[in-house]
Amino acid sequence: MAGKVVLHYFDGRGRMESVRWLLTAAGVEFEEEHLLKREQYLKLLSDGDLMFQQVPMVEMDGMKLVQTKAILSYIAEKYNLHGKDIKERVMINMYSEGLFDQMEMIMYLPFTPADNLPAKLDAIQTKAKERYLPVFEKALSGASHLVGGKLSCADVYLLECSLMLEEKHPEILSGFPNIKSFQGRMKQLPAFSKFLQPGSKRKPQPDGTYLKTVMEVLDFKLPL
Ligand code: GSN
Repeated sequence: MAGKVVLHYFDGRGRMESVRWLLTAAGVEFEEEHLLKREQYLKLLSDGDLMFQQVPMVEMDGMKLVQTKAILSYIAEKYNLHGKDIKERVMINMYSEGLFDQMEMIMYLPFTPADNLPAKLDAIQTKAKERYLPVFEKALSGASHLVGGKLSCADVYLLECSLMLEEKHPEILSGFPNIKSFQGRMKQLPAFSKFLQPGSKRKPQPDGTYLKTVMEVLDFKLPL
């Protein structure tokens, strides 16, 4: 069917989860082809579907899109979630990159040896409280959204990131009332409220099965 959006990735969050959030914000329906076996990945490679031999890959508008940030930019541009001019866009991109840096730290946790885990979790908390969250707390002072008074992709990533942080450190937003209130408002938007219900396409926190599948499909060995 023309116009179908298909996500090719593992049955887990990883680099694809922000794509799921952004498509949800844009009100775009999507399907998923989960990579469960190495043969599926090898077939994508032999069909020439992965420009750099990597996933995420998103089939959209007759293209096979790769590189997470390029995919996200395309969706944000197409659905008017990327600011009204280049000055708004650069602010949105700066906020977004900070949020990706923070989320990447959490994304790598499942690949961390158990004895390093407490130190990594501490580092995530410190970085969040001292580097990232203060920026968003200030940006949301007296403002409904991060940029231009309307929803942008940066708001979507902030919602995603703040929820990920709370999963690891439940009290982390206690010193950041503007972010907490923003998060509460965003969670009530119909698209997100549905996405946050059980049974939606939002993926749970990664578990051992997810880790095992990624390692098998990509033929990776730990430590990476
Ligand atoms: O952001 C991006 O999409 C790329 N710059 C990186 C994508 C990437 O590293 N994909 C991994 C799996 S998802 N986790 O990180 C991948 O496909 N690795 C296979 C390989 O041979 O690099």
